[in-house]
Amino acid sequence: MPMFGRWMASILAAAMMSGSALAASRGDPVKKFDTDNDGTLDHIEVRKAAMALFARLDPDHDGTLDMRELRGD
Ligand SMILES: [Ca+2]
Repeated sequence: MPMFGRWMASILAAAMMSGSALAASRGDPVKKFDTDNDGTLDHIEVRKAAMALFARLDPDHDGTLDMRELRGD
């Protein structure tokens, strides 16, 4: 997996484990992000999910996430 993909996957994984910021992602993350319905998440699906999540977690759109944003404050 390319470095960018690993970074995005890490962001997604961290976000999936965090609390309030990811309330909307609870449930089955494979079903939620498996856009080709093959029962798995490939790097493209993970990247799309991570980018959407990053955008949602970055309300000031400065391209960075601070602890306040990760907590969903
Ligand atoms: Ca898939």
